[in-house]
Amino acid sequence: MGSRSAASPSPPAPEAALPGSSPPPLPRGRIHDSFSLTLRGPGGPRRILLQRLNRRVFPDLPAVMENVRRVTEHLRRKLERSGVPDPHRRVLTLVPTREGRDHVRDRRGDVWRAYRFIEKARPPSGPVSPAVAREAARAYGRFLRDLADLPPPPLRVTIPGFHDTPDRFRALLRAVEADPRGRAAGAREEIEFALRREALGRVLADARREGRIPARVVHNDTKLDNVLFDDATGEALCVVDLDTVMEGIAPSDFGDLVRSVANRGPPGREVLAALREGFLEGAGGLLTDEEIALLPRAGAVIAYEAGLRFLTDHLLGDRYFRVSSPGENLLRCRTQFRIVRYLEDLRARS
Ligand code: GN1
Ligand code: MG
Repeated sequence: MGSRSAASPSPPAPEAALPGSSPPPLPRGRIHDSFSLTLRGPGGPRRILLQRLNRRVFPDLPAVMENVRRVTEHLRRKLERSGVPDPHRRVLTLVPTREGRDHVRDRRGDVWRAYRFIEKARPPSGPVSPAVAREAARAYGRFLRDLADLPPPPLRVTIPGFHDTPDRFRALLRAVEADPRGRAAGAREEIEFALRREALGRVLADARREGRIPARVVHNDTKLDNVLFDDATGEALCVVDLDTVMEGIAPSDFGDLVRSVANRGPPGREVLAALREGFLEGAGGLLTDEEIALLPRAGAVIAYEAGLRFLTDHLLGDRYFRVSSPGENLLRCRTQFRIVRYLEDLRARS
């Protein structure tokens, strides 16, 4: 969520925004533009997270919103039934427009939505301790368990093939072939790395295709940054960024979390073990033996996939992931491939 660009925002949509407030976008995420605003209402001032959604990444935004609504309602009902305190801090809450809609389209065709701001909570910062790793992983495992009984119909497929690594590999081959920006020569090492690891990209996809692991409702963007921790208790409070929630596979959620932890620095065995334990604990017996058997390789697969995506986007001219300077996506790719190598080496030594 959020923006890395310095583009000036158009005025926020809800008319209820405090007059004169035109806050800069929050500097997080690579896809949407996010703004924090304070609304005046009968119950006093209330902060919301207002977002202008990315139409290029999500061509069918009403489908995204339908998924988000169903998922948040399902999670909220569970929380309320369990009698846990502060359910509205433990699941995202859409703020409806005056007409009761969960999103609006402005004159330019941009789609906006708002969530209640979850106060006194934030993603963990800095290097990741085993305790933080376990908490975050537990939250994502729990997320899978809580959504395992989401009533039909299936969620809408908002980005087809989102974690289809072989498909991402083919997209890279096409980008190398077309090389519209003449950048392939400057990315030779990364391209070669990607080509050498084609088989790694098939590890999870084959398991899914062959029906060895089930399709489930999964989060699909399980970064550490997408878990808010309670400032007061240090507990993982709420999983956010629900735009890619749809059918997928559990190991890719786990792998994306491993990858994002590794983005903060090479995780030691203790942190990796804590991630696995937390995930299994949160999932509470949901996962099959095959799914569990794939967890140790999932981090490398998803780091590889992320690297493929950054590299492809670099070659195509940074059309998907925003950059602050040319070459940033190549650097991001390098980081991901370094993580692949690190995780592979660690496994080879065990
Ligand atoms: C994007 O916007 P953000 O940072 O939450 C991307 C993820 C990538 C991530 C890499 C819809 O997520 O898949 O892992 O960047 N989301 C989408 O930084 O493509
Ligand atoms: Mg995201």
